[in-house]
Amino acid sequence: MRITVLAGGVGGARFLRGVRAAAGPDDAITAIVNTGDDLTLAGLRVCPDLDSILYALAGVNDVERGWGRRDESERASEEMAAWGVGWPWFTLGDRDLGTCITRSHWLAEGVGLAEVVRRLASRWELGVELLPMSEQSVETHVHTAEHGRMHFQEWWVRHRASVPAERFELAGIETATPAPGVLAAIAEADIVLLAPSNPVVSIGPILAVPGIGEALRATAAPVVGLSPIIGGRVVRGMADACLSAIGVATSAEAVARHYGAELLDGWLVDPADAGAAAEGVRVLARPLLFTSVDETAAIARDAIALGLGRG
Ligand code: FO1
Repeated sequence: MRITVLAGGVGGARFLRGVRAAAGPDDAITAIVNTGDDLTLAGLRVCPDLDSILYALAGVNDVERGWGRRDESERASEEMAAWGVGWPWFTLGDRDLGTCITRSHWLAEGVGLAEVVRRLASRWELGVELLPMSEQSVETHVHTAEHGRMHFQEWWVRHRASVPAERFELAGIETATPAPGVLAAIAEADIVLLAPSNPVVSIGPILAVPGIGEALRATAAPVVGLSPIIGGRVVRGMADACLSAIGVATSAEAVARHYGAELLDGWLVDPADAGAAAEGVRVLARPLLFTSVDETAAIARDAIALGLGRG
């Protein structure tokens, strides 16, 4: 079975570890990953969501933070800070810098981001094919009344999403195209899963790449999403700040309606939200907290079963 997963960073990485655990030897998993968080810092291309997923599937991630590498040090960042280069509030560890330097080197040689990701991933047996949503730069910028326009990472990390966002802008989305392999991964999928990533700044940019939304609506594969909201609260991260900025309530039901029945065939909600309903979407209530890899695998199996009509 070909399983295609749309994913952001931290939540996406944890979900993918479960999907991998649920998959059998005859299953293939492809992750289409958000690149709207990406930025160029001190001349280096930083791809937070791709790196969170890469490090988590490789087992070398900082589990507590959900991003960056374990066994990390920050000597290079100390030197950069001494000269005021980079962002003092955006921590790039030495091992993480190694990834960014390597990626930037290959990109400067003219290697496309999809091939760069394939090369970076080839160092480990991930068990999941990673694809960027696009090889063109699409950067989420946040418009705020107090501080004007800023890169998503400044809003997310420096301000902790505490400055009200008036709107999100996907700079470059108009001319972006799906990365090589993305449309095939959707068209040839037996099932497409939406990870419980941030619907606005993680799943949203993927759906916004010209061609991807259409491909998801056209594919024969059922599309099943997992609610990132449990009991009216965000599990992790600050999706509520993002949802309110686009006028969507922080609820499992509101997110399902936001995605819409055009896209979704199925929607998993936690029992706390068992009443959630969305016209034309099959809803399944089951515990959604990723308490362990095995539990996440069970959730993934239920999502697949719901999509294939066995749920
Ligand atoms: N998140 C933070 O909260 N603080 C940081 O200093 C930080 C640095 C950082 C460096 C590289 C990287 O790939 C990710 C980093 N993140 C940091 C996480 C990042 O903001 C989020 O993982 C995603 O962009 C949101 O999904």
